[in-house]
Amino acid sequence: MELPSLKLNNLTMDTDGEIAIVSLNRAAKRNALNAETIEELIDVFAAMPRTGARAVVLRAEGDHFSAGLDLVEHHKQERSAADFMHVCLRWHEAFNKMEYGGVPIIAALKGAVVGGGLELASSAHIRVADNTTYFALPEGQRGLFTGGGATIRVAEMVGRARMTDMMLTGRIYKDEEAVTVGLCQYLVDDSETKAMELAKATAEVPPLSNFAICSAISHTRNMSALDASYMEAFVAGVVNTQPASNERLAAFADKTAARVKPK
Ligand code: 1HE
Repeated sequence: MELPSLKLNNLTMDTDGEIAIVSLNRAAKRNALNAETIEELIDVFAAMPRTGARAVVLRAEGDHFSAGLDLVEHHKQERSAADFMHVCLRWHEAFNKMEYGGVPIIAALKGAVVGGGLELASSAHIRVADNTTYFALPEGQRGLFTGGGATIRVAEMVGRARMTDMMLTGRIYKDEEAVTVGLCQYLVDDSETKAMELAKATAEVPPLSNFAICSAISHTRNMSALDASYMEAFVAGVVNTQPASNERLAAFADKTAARVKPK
């Protein structure tokens, strides 16, 4: 299936073979997330599982991945509490589509990954940082609170105590420390090249396995351990008997498959 290319107002989607490259395209505003960008993310990621994309690289134009909530739009619109609750529900719609969609998303990070920008990055399955990348939750300093899932995803990545410190004090994490605390899994010179390399590696995994990895692990969060183990057995029943796994097991048995050893 040919992957579609798209040019929306704030996002573009290009393709490299079976990899979709989704770019935040609002560099003049440091890729701040206005309401329209969130609607575009919903459209793109709702459709993604049916495009045939084997993996996604999520990247940004300009020097910064994303400066988070569009503070100017928020200020100008004088939203009511109910208005902003609905804004947040749209953010959740977008980010849940990404996290639970079953297609691996690799985020190529740089510059500011702050506030809602970190919430967006935390909805990807793998985060790759470069040496310009920094992470923060400046909501406290702005007199705000997170509304795009940070209390769930960022707290899970770094732990509640660290997230609370980030929000209370504006603490910024970067470099090796960001890897150590769990904000990203890779720190490299060129995050886009590395993200593409990882996307190509994940695209070699059978789509049904990718679907399970990029949805079932997240779904366990919402279940008791007993239900999660039942679901895991059920998913494994389907995935581990797929034709693609039979071929790979046959290759292992006849010693033509690669062994799992460090290089
Ligand atoms: C913006 C935004 C934005 C830039 N909303 N317009 N997020 C923050 O608190 C981060 C706010 N942004 C910054 O701290 C800085 O802009 C950066 C460190 C990211 C970049 O600095 P710099 O010097 O390169 O750019 P700048 O001069 O600050 O901004 C350039 C333009 O981008 C300028 O617009 P212009 O029309 O005057 O040129 C800025 O107004 C615009 N811009 N960031 C709107 N965030 C669901 S709840 C989530 C809650 C949050 O995300 S709180 C965190 C908000």
